[in-house]
Amino acid sequence: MTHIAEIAKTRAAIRHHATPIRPEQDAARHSWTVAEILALYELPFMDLLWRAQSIHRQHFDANAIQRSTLLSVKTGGCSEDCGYCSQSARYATDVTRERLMPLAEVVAAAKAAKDKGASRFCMGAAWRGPKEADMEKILDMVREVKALGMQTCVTLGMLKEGQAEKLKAAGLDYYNHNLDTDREFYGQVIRSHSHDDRLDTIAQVRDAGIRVCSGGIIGMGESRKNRAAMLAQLANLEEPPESVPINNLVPMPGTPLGELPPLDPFEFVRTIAAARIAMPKSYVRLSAGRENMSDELQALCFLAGANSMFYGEHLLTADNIDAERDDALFIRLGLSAC
Ligand code: SAM
Ligand code: DTB
Ligand code: SF4
Repeated sequence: MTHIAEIAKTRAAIRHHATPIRPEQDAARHSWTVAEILALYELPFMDLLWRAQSIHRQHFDANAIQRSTLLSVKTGGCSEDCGYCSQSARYATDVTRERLMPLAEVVAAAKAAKDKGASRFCMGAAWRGPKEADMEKILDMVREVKALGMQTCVTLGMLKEGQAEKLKAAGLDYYNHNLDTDREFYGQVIRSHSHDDRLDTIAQVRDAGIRVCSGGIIGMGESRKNRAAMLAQLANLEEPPESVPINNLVPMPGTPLGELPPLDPFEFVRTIAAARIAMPKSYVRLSAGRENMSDELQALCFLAGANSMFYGEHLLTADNIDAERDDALFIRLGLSAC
């Protein structure tokens, strides 16, 4: 067979494989193989976007985007060695270690976020996991932010037994704990804890009745198969996460991944689309790395099924797009915040 004939045959096989799955079957299934998700990635771009958008419209208002504001309540000095992270104490980065932020400052930031139009406030801490003494202060933050009428989210690293229940009792709505990448690639980026540790915390969060926010980072040098495997793992959890952040690596100077070249933006859009198809009922969040995206690229991400974003000038240590530019984009695209 000639090379061209071989390509044509592969493409036909992919189409044959990919199209018989009707949208309603997508919604019901929870057992994605890596090959199936890879086949989605390999669809012609327009077909992939069309499928993702069709599924998106069955479950969501296609013009409504959920907005969460992030605050780093404990910055830097983290014991872990995550190769992408500016907050690890193991790398010489620009981030300086800070103590846990006072409650009043956190509440003031949450109020400001609410006034600007965020519906959820997500508090992040650079820890391996919270110590018992920290827990009391975090629980107060959750209670007070909840009392403002906002949805609450925290990302505190690995939890020990009983901590998820305390967070739930304080009124926590979401816990963010990303798989970050698939099992195979994980050890090339993080060695101080394992992929199974991440799954264990996710299970504790789920068992405590807290909604799960879990996704990953792409652009870390992983293969497309690694990306597909991560999405398959998320989609195949007993219950898929309610919220799936897709982060584009923000290369942080001083970290092992600080010099990586940017990923092809279309690969990012494909990842959003594959996440949308594999997890039809989850909010898919356009997360880190948005600052460097054009308005047009963001619009493609929304078309691919992203329906959530981080809103406000800062992520944890990295910058984000100004709220004013986001507001202008919402008006230009006829989007509403939810
Ligand atoms: N320490 C906690 C943990 O690791 O779960 C919470 C904070 S951690 C910074 C939250 C998530 O932010 C990470 O799991 C990762 O997915 C994302 N993240 C951190 N640094 C990033 C970077 N430079 N680019 C993209 N995403 C990043
Ligand atoms: C998530 O998936 N992305 C957010 C949030 N969950 C905690 C964090 C992005 C961090 C980007 C790099 C920084 O600000 O340091
Ligand atoms: Fe620490 Fe979280 Fe950064 Fe890893 S990602 S170094 S656990 S703050």
